[in-house]
Amino acid sequence: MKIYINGKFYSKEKAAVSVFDHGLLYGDGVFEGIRAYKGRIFMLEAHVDRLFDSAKAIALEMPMTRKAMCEAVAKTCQANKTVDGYIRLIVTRGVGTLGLNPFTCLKPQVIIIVASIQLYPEQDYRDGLKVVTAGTIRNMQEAVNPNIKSLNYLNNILAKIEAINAGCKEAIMLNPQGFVSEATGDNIFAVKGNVIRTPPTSSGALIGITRAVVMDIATDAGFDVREEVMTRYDLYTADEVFLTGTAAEVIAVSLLDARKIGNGKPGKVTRKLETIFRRLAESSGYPIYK
Ligand code: PXG
Repeated sequence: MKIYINGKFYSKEKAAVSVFDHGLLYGDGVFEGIRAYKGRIFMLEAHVDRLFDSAKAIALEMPMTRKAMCEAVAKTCQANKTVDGYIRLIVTRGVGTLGLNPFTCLKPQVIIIVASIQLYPEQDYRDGLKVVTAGTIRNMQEAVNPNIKSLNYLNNILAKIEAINAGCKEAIMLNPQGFVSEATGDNIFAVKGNVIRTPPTSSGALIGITRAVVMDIATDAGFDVREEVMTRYDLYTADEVFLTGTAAEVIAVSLLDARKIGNGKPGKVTRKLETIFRRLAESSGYPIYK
């Protein structure tokens, strides 16, 4: 495995950051999780745009252009002979002093790791996921805005711990107003008849790239796709509920807070969108090998 750090490649054993990096000391940094399918990086430019937006929001000045960032990701895939893979792109604030002041950090660190990921086994795609609502609410937007994909994921991790303790793999998170926001690492959708709803990103969800792709696919497939404020009632009474994310792709929720969703099995709309999504993911993207 070859890991990119600031323009150079290191083996897995040698790839390391300083204990004075504010990414470690304070979770001060931003990241992206990206997938490569069949030699192409899916939605790379959109991920890089979101990374730059996250960086902007935390006043982190990127050390390279968007184009150079895309090329660095592709180069790292080339170095690893990647055809299918999972890419973790990280920008930390960099090495500084032990104080909070981010401006003591002179140079952000750009790290690119290419590995593989299987979030859920195939069985979960066939049967659907069991999910609970977490007691931990999503961060307030005027605290750490959940639209920022920062290195501080404790809000999501606390909810994930609740899910696992409840025997589930995912948790639904509500925002401070009690409306549905998203899952810990995925966006959420509910299907009712021909209408497909997802909470607006102002409900405290990440501006998911898979979410946007699925909204387009569903619109093209003739569904009435809406961003609407949602409550758990809307999820419990939906025909189908599914999650979307780079790692999970499109996956059905079969049980939520001990309520069966629909008949408790992945529904046909979810399956249809899952199929169209995979087909698109496997036939588009930024070429690794030119
Ligand atoms: N919400 C949150 C909080 C996320 O972290 C998504 C939604 C889905 O967004 P995209 O753009 O990927 O459709 C994410 C992304 C993991 C893992 O290991 C999670 C994500 C990405 C990669 C890996 O669970 N989450």
